[in-house]
Amino acid sequence: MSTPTITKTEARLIGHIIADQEANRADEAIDRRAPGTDEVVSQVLAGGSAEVAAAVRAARTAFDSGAWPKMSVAERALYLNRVADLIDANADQLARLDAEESGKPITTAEGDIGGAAGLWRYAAALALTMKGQTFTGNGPDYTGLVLREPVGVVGLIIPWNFPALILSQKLPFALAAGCTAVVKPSEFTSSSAHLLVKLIAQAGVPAGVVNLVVGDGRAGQALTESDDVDLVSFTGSTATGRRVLAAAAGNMKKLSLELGGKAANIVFADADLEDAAAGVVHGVTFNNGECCVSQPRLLVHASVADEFIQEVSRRMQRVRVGQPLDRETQLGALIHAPHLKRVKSFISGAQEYGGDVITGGQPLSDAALGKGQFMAPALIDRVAADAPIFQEEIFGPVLGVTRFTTASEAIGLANGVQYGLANTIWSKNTDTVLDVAKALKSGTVYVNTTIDAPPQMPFGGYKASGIGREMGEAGFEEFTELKSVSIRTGKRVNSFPQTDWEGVA
Ligand code: TXE
Repeated sequence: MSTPTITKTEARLIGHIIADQEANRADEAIDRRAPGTDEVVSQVLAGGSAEVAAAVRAARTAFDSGAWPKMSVAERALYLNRVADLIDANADQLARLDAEESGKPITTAEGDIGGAAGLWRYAAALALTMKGQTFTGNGPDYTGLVLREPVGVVGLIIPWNFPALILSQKLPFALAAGCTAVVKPSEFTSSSAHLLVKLIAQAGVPAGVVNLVVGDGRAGQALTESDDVDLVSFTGSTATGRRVLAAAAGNMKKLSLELGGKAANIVFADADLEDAAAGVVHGVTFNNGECCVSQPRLLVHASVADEFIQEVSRRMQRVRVGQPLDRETQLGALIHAPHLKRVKSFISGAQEYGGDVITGGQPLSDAALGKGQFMAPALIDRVAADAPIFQEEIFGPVLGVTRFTTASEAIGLANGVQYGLANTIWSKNTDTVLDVAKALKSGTVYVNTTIDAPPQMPFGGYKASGIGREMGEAGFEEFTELKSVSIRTGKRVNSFPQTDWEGVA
């Protein structure tokens, strides 16, 4: 990829796209300021219930009477692969839009876009495998068909931390299954979704199959409440996830919720400590720490704690904080000023609970960082398990350390939070790894690596981290319904088959 230049650009106007028609006028628009420079880079129309209703109507028509759900899976896969090729062809622009609007380092954004194209290709492959089952073991005249069908119109609500990537964790899987969609990106990062929806049209996907409504939570709420939407797939905060859950009750729509996390890195004394230290720093600084599988808790065995913390501190101080569009940057700008303030408040909060700040959190003196939302990554030792820094999702580069002496103590600490999205184990002992992996209450466990899983692995949470799975075969199946068709051949002679169990309620 070529190096994107850091230049001031005119603010982009980002509107809705409904049945391939772009709406670019509205009474209200939301200014998006780049987190790195505080300059307005885009203006996003504030969609509401009228725009959502129009988009849902378009998706409904495309599903009920359009070609998409009836198309052969081979044909759908062809379109999805075309979109992947167009993502590759437009990778520089997509990465730049995401880095500029989210504040993530450009190199991370480039990784996201490569990953996004891979997800479209993987979903295309899954489309080819779409199938149901048959059951013929209920008498010679019985045939049971289990049909797998697309769930219908889906609403996809996307957060700001991985705009193009999380969109691609949902949309191609929904399309592969034959669903039609209304996409609602975050008001902070709508530009890449806008470009992606245009690329989808360019790939030849029929009008109305994918629609875009931009705006804030009001648009998300309207989408969740719509009686014409059959499934909502939401990624965001646990607080908003609870609102989505309540709003979905109206028509009992299916839900997939990917919510917050509070992962722990558990470092045992027999780990490769150098590898683990590098992983721990990556785990809390990757994507500015604004990552649902970010690793803000370090649980370290007391026997190696002092030495290990010193190594982590040394590595954290070397992390290059800089402008998101600078290729040397490892830690960019946080999403917006209130978020930066909240993240920093965890540092002072930890001190009130007896925490000891080892490094970070201080103001940055680099003039190039000017008005942006930057902070040095922070390391805090002696974090108490009841402190907010241990319990709450921080979503920033702040790492709290707690020491343990036994594996069961480490498991108790790791599981002692409301979340259950991911955890990491660092140990070279197979018994330890397997025992701890089985005991952890989280949808993902990384072992001797972190934030590292291919799209074949289902992703989702235990407890307050969510409902359902994304990616993998399970992620594809979320966008389908099963229909059981029971068939008897031959003639019924005044009787119906008697079974010990009747599948009725
Ligand atoms: O999230 P919201 P925010 C966490 C993280 C972060 C915090 C707040 O801790 O600091 O959430 O971020 C749309 N009905 N995560 O406020 O509100 C909204 O417009 C339907 C974790 O940005 O959850 C956006 O498109 N939709 C996370 C999306 O929901 C609504 C990723 C997410 O916004 C809505 C992001 C409503 N009532 C933040 N209100 C992860 N799991 O990775 C807002 N939205």
